[in-house]
Amino acid sequence: MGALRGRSTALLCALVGTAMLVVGCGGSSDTGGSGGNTPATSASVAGTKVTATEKEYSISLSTMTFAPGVYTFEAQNAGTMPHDLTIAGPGVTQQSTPTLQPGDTAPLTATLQPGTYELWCSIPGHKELGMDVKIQVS
Ligand SMILES: [Cu+2]
Repeated sequence: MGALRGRSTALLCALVGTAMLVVGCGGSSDTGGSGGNTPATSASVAGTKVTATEKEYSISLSTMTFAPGVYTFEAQNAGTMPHDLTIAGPGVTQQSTPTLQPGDTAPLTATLQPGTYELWCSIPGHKELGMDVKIQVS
C-alpha cells in the first residue's frame, strides 16, 4: 500500500514537471511582436476590398491610402441616376464596371503599381461634374 502510494506521487510529479517544461518553453518563444494584421478575404473578392460610393456627382473611396497590390473596388451606386466606375493608370488600360442602376453594386479588380491612377464615372458629363478621383499608390 505504502509502496503504491509512493509510486503514484512520483508519477504525478513527473507529469507536473513535464507540463511546466512545456509551458516554460512556449512562453520563452513568444516574441510578442506587433504581428501581421492580414485582413480576411472572401473567395469572391481578389486582394484588398475598397468601397467606392457613387452619387451625383462624386465618388468617395473607403480609403485613400494604397500600397502596390491587387485591389477590388466595390462600386456602389448610392445616387438616383445610372453610374459606372472606370479606372486607368500604370499597367491598367481603361477598365469599367457595367452601368449600375441606382442601388446596384459591381466589383472592379485591378493590380495597382506605384504611380497615379484615376477613377471616374464614364457616363457622359459625369466626370466633368465631379465624379473623378485620383489616387496615389506608393
Ligand atoms: Cu455617373
